[in-house]
Amino acid sequence: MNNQEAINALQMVRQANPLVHNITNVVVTNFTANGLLALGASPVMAYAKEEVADMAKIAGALVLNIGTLNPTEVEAMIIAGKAANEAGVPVIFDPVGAGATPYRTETARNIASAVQLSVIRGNAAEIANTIGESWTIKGVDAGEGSGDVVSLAKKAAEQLKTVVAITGKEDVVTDGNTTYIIRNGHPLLTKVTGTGCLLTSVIGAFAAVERDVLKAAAAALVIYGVAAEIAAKNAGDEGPGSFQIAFLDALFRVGADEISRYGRIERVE
Ligand code: ATP
Ligand code: TZP
Ligand code: MG
Ligand code: MG
Repeated sequence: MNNQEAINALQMVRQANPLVHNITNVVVTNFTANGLLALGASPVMAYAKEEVADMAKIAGALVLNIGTLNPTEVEAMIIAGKAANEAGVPVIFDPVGAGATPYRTETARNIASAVQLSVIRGNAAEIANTIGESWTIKGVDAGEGSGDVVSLAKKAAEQLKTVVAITGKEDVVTDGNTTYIIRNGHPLLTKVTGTGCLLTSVIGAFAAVERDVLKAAAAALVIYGVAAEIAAKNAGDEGPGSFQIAFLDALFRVGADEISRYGRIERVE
């Protein structure tokens, strides 16, 4: 995986305009839809258990996000996930806040065992708690826990048989055998709610067009991080509000030049 392959994947997203079915949280719905549109994908949010299987089957990817979970929605997520599995549609999971409450932790584990995931994306605490490791977490933000994030990601990949992306200041992505660290992004991403959730949906857009799921996830991470760097430059010192708008613009505009110049992806053992 390198910058050129990320550029190729981005071109595929923009050409194919893949339908990404999101069952996500009430905080980030609008931002997620606008972020996917800016990137070049086609978002749809559909939640009713009566229709989620039909929508998931015709989508390029299904994104499940438990940010504001409730039993009705979780039931719909599992129905959608199973339908996507049957139809060969990749399922991307964001276990928002796993570890914060027993219900969230249990639900994250239930979804990960009921549905074959293509990618799980979260902060270190969320991924750790989803696989039964202890790691402290405060609400939906990463806790202080310490540990080897690369080992954690590999362990989760083996346990869940999926690609794992753990994000933070640096991002780690692995399928258990091949591992990349991506050193892009900007601290202002942590001051806008939903930037993690949108990233999970952006991984969905890439997984819809690139069947090598590890490559798809790595491409999404590097492009997202570069877009954030461009946005921070364009928004200057204004703060999170201007950055949020500049970031949507950067997802729309980011291209080969910036990705080849600023992309920082490294393979590690
Ligand atoms: P959390 O709730 O822990 O913030 P999240 O679900 O919001 O998790 P993040 O880990 O914040 O997700 O990742 C979202 C994006 O922000 C990723 O592209 C990541 O690389 C980037 N990011 C997070 N923290 C930093 C940082 N300190 N510097 C640069 N980029 C960051
Ligand atoms: N509360 C429940 S979901 C949510 C909040 C604040 C959004 C979390 O978004 P992200 O992308 O994990 O920062
Ligand atoms: Mg964040
Ligand atoms: Mg999150």
